[in-house]
Amino acid sequence: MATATITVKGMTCSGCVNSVTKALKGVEGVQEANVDLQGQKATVTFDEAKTNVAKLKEAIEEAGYDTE
Ligand SMILES: [Cu+2]
Repeated sequence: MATATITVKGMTCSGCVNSVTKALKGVEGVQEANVDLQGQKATVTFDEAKTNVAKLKEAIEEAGYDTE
């Protein structure tokens, strides 16, 4: 299991946090996703055999937010 902190830009309310959390948890291999609105970041625990940071970023971008 690996943990990554990803910068998420464009979140303005708890609805955004929910959208990003849902998007991340929808990625196969993601075990835990903690999205921080004030910090504009997401801390994700995932199975490295099933997914990677690039895929997590892709899911965030598909939900309509920017990553670094
Ligand atoms: Cu919002």
